[in-house]
Amino acid sequence: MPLPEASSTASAKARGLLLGVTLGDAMGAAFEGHRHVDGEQLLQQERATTRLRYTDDTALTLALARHLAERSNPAPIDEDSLAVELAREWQREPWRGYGRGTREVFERVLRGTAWPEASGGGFQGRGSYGNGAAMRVAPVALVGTSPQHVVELARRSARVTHAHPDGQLGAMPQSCAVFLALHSDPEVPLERGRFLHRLARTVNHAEWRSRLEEVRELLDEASPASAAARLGNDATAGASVPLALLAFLRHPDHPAEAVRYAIRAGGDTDTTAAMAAAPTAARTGERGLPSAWLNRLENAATIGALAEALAERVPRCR
Ligand code: R7I
Ligand code: MG
Ligand code: MG
Repeated sequence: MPLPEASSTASAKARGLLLGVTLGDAMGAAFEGHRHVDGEQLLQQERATTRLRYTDDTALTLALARHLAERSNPAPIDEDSLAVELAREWQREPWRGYGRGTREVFERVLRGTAWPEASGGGFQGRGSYGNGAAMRVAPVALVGTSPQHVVELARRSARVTHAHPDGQLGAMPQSCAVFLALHSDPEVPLERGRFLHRLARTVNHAEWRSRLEEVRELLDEASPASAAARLGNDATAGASVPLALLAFLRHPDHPAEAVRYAIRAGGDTDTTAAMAAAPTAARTGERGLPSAWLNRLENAATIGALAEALAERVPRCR
């Protein structure tokens, strides 16, 4: 399958991916934890001129992106370093709204505990199945060379904070969706059934296959509220990654609409909107993102520069 041919395409797509995550997170942050978000509330947020501030979702995505940018293939993740880098990011700006379990992992890592023990220490020793690993995983799609490679990188990036298998599994379809979208041609309509089939085949896990099957059943009809009722919308991986995927597949060529769909579904809105935006904006590239939102976004220039550094690593074929 042909991949982005010109480096300018890779650059636009990488910028779309990272800025898309950030915009989804920042737009959704105002509504995190709301049961329902009506169209009027969302419109008010879109029309505001205040600075758009992102949360932990973006802070950790950027930390992972920096980690990847500093390393070369074929082993772009060093878990010992990554655990410390993520923890230091939390320490630098602890006010960005981190999950409790992840905060506790970071405290342990900064006290010198090795990441396997630090990550496995929470939630009665089973580790977290929160969506914190899935929400930050998108940049691995920029350096992965195949769906299988990407999900392996996802798993490795996830386990430094999320020891529970479901916390890691959530990052796998999310990363694979971003990879497939990144390497899709936005001029050719996305074959959504085939897309879901490839995700299911790559992740290859019974429970996640059935979650993806539920997404398929909702592709044509579901309102955001009914999708949330069916798929969940909380801060666990299993009850947020499927909703974000649905938001993307409902609007694969329109990042702002995917973000709106995720936010209208309520619940963990910064995270589902960030995860919905990642594949959508990786497909459309930066031009798919509303300039009115981008103009309000904090640190947009730095994020764009980081995306360009990673764009050079996007493989041309797989
Ligand atoms: O996964 P994590 O970093 O959370 C990310 C969320 C996003 O919404 C961010 O925007 C930020 O607000 O936090 O942090 P964790 O605390 O590990 O997991 C998130 C939540 O998942 C927890 O607060 C729990 O509600 C739930 N959870 C669990 N509940 C019961 N048993 C995760 N693991 C368990 C568990 O084992
Ligand atoms: Mg957050
Ligand atoms: Mg959240």
